[in-house]
Amino acid sequence: MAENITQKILREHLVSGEMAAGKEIAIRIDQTLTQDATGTMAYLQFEAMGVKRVKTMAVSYVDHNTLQQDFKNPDDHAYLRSIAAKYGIYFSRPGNGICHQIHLERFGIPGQTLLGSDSHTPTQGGLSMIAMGAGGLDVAFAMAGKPFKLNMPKVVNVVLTGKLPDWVSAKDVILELLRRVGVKGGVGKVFEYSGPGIETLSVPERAVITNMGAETGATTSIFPSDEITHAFLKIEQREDACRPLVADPDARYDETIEIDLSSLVPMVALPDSPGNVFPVTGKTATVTRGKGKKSWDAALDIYNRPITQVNIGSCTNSSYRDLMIVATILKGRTVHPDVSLAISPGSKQVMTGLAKNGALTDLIAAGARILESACGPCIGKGNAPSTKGVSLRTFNRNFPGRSGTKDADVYLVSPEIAAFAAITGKIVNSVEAAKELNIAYPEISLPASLSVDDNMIVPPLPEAEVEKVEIVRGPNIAPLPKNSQLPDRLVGKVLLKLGDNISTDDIQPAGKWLDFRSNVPEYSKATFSPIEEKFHEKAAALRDSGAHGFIIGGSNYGQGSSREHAGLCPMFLGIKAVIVKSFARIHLANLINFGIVPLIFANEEDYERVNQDDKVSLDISGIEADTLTLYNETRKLDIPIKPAFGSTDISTLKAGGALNLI
Ligand code: MIC
Ligand code: SF4
Repeated sequence: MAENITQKILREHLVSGEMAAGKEIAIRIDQTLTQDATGTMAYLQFEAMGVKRVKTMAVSYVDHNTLQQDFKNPDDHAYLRSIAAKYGIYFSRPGNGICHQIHLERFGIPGQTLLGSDSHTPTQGGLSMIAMGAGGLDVAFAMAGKPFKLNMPKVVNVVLTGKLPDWVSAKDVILELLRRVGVKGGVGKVFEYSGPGIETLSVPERAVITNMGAETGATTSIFPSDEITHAFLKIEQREDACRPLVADPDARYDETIEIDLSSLVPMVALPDSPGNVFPVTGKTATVTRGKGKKSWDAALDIYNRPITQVNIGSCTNSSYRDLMIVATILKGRTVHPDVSLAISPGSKQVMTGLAKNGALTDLIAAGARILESACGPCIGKGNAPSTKGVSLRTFNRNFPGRSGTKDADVYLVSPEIAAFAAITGKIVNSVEAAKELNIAYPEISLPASLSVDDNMIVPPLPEAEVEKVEIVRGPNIAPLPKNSQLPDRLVGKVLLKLGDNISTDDIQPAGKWLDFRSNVPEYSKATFSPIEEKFHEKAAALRDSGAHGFIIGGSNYGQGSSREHAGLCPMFLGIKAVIVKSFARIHLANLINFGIVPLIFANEEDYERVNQDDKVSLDISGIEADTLTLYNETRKLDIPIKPAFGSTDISTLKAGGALNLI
């Protein structure tokens, strides 16, 4: 039978299940990746599994929290390094760069599967992998050799035609897709790219598109493996990893989307969502802001606002190609006096490439503040905007507060717009700005003499030598919290009632709290703090009184990051059930992993029939049933709800989570 690329890779890795959209399948995982902020917890869980050595090609990156302001964060790094040595894992040292960029350069293999404890793991779809984000526990299970369970996604054929105009780039392609489908338009789907337009995009450009596909809620995104993939792997001196992989000519898809690259214009995602996309050439737009929808004259807003900050980098836009464009624009010019421009190159390889050809000198000379190759400002670690500041970022998320400044306005743009904005102090149309400044469009390709040097990657220790490795545990590495078994009846109250598109940054913020990723009791003091600062106190009080906490939410609950702490910390605070209109994929799996019962309203209107502080109860003894009943004691109402979990998750929930189960 003719197959698309997604079906081919999934079939090759299928362990069980039927590959029909929506049905549960389990697949074999070839590669895993972790980063420091999710890695410590993933490895604490891996240790608890009692497995001697990882069963996947595994890489542990240190890229999120690298500032080392006190002992906590270097202690995490020391723990991760010792774990890597003990269990046969590659260790990418801090300074080597952002996990997704390095993985593309040094580890990704077309046709293989990758599971990463980071939601932007789909970046490797640019190298034709089925690469998915997951919670740390699921990644730990994969490292232990267990298959990964997912619902067979629908496959959407995204047909690219034409060629991008000068000064319009891959970021504008994915922003255009986001404009069309929104932040939940990809849920349950894989975006598979095809058409003549793909031949005009290099692997790092494809990776921009697959990276930010995560913002649609998609399971993943993927490009074929072709001559362009081959050329990239050749430059990386990894030609032997190359394998051609294209869809069969009569392959079938569940949906088709066409994008004519030649017709695209520069785009911007307005505050506070990557789905608020608007062409910078436009006049008006209706966009969602904060909790409600409002019609907003976006054109006026973007052209009239002086900007205070430009940050270039992140796993979306920090490749050699992207920073060369930036250097071309900045060369011989000066950053606007009112703007702070910071640039974080994606990897040591990118940084050395720029240093070798002089582009780094151009950036420094123009006044750019060069940061280390790491996530940095993208995860709210440094370079926060000023109060009510206007920040332009080449990143992938602009959720409220993520930048570190609650009332800042964050716009997401291409490296082209970011660079022009840095010198003009305004949000500009990159095509027009290039004309005005008379800058010729450069031809950029990865230099054949790229410095390929893995000296910052510590290879796994041979098995015979691991005995002597001692795991290093600093005082901030707290033991894993335990959950009790699920009782037959949940009785308590609604601690919070939330709206649509609640992100894991709302549930469990990062930024300054990142230091506590391996210390759940401390980190849970941040739970829901962007919404209600002292949430943790009221939740803990309810828990300690012996009652159970409930959360009510709208649709796409838990979008964004893969951080399992958004399940783990609420569990620690006694949350037993989350009832919403719909869930984002990774967060749903994380709730189940930590024994929090995920439920959806049988009728969406019933969302109105339960309020914050209502006393509620739920008989969960018949958890296998299709419909359960939430009793709202305050309003004396029965509300029908449905399980958001599958039948195979019931034993996990009953046990109080996946770790308890094993
Ligand atoms: C993010 O971009 O939100 C992060 C930080 O990379 C997260 C992972 C984390 O919270 O550590 C992600 O995308 O999964
Ligand atoms: Fe790091 Fe930002 Fe990418 Fe997350 S989105 S992996 S924080 S660069």
